[in-house]
Amino acid sequence: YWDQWWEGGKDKNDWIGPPADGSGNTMGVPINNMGTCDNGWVSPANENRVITSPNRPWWERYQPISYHLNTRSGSDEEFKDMVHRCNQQGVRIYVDVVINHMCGAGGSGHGTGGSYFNTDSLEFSGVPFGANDFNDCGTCGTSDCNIHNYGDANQVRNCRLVALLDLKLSSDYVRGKIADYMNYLISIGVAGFRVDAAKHMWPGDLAAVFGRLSDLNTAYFPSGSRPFIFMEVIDLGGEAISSSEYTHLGRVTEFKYGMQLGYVFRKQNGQKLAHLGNFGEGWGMQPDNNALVFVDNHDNQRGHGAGGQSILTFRDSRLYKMANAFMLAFPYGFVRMMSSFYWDQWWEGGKDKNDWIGPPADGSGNTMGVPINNMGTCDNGWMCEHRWRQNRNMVTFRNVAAGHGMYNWWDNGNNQIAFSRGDRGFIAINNEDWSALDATLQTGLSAGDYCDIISGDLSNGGCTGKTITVGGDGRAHIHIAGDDEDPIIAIHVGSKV
Ligand code: AAO
Repeated sequence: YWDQWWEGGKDKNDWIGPPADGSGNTMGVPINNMGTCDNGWVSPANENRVITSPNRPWWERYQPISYHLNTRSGSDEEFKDMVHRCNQQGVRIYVDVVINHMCGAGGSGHGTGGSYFNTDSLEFSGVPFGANDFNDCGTCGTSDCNIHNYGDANQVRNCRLVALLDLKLSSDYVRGKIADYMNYLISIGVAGFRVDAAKHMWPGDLAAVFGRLSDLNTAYFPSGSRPFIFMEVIDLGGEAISSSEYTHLGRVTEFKYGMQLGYVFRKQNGQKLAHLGNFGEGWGMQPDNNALVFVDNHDNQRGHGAGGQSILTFRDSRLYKMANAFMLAFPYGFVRMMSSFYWDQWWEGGKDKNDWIGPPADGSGNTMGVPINNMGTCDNGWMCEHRWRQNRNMVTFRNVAAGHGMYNWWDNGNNQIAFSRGDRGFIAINNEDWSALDATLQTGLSAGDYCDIISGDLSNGGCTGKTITVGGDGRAHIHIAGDDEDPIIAIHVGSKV
């Protein structure tokens, strides 16, 4: 922002540079309480198959029909407009690219954008792709062309994942079509990609596609900026393919993270918070600089993908906020937070029979808008976990603490922990069922009164929640009751009252 100064039809302030410190260096971008400067991972943006049985499931978005931007979320024009408006607010968009396959085998028809396809002749006229552009059963080696054995890397990469028609990424033509699609997204201003089912593609093929990608759009990014890429590779160990085969290409999802954090906060498998001091690499996960970490994702919050029953979601809201707070406070990995819609579960035989239900939609199956209420959270079935005060304030904490290590670890040997991030922030979590956390702890912070960003917000210089007083020696008295609604206290240099 800059103040305009109009004289004679001209803004005499048109030269003003970005926010800078006294030495003229550009200042960082602080995230405010409304969470307005943030980034978002969006659903697959390209045309997909219209699935009517079950009726318009969320997962139809993972069955590409063409690379036209035309889905039940909107048209090409609407997508471009969203990316532009988000970029203007400093919100970066990362698109989920489904490039391992097209739709599932069986049938023919028209996609959400009207493009014709036929899964028997392997014709996808909107690209176009034809029979030569798919891996055949010979290359795959199983009788029905589907993946049956995750212990066989060739099967995982050359056969069909749940019967989805497997693209031949060794082909120059196929690579070109995919790169064109991704470059189109780059040209309209997206900042990067989540690469779906990366485990099902050969790292060499992905390297060839990524090597063709353009630099980001200079209307929004400094010249020479490269797309940020994170790949979905499920590696819980014990299979033929490991995440380390992909780390030279970008960030890789770390599925052990959410599964283990679920065990810790649920106190299963003999786990407790006191064990978290070396969470991450110390637990057999990827190196800090390679890992993309998350508590849950769109698959495992509903029993798809990997992680199983331990995964915490918005349905376990108290534990979920605790796990997110830990993730955002703890210096490991590149973090991602889930943002969901609600659906009614229907449990039968240990499975949710409603796990397919799609987002809030109108009568024609088009996804409805997300209304924001006066609490700053969402209505009409959108959960918007990223807007919950506890979660969004912890995003600020993470940004404020970036680049500072973990210090002053404290635990009670069981389910109470605390630590600081250098002299930038301090967090304490009490996951005991009944006993209070009541201790005087080293916060690493300078003396003063700080607003606890879990129980409230810093607003007009005052705190709407608990105030924590740090003494001249950096210590503060911390009290968190066992039955506190959110048994967490978090303060940072930006929350000083
Ligand atoms: C739908 C129907 C299918 C139908 C298909 C085609 O449900 O019945 O055959 O259409 O007509 C999503 C949905 C699918 C849906 C698909 C297309 O989840 O149900 O199929 O859209 O509409 C594997 C992949 C991983 C994938 C995950 C779901 O490796 O890439 O399955 N995730 C992505 C997306 C996801 C999407 C797709 C890919 C497809 O995030 O939303 O599918 O574009 C093991 C393997 C994992 C494997 C899982 C599940 O995991 O390691 O690689 O994930 O199995 O098959 C323990 C183990 C762990 C194991 C896990 C689950 O935790 O330790 O290793 O159990 O068994």
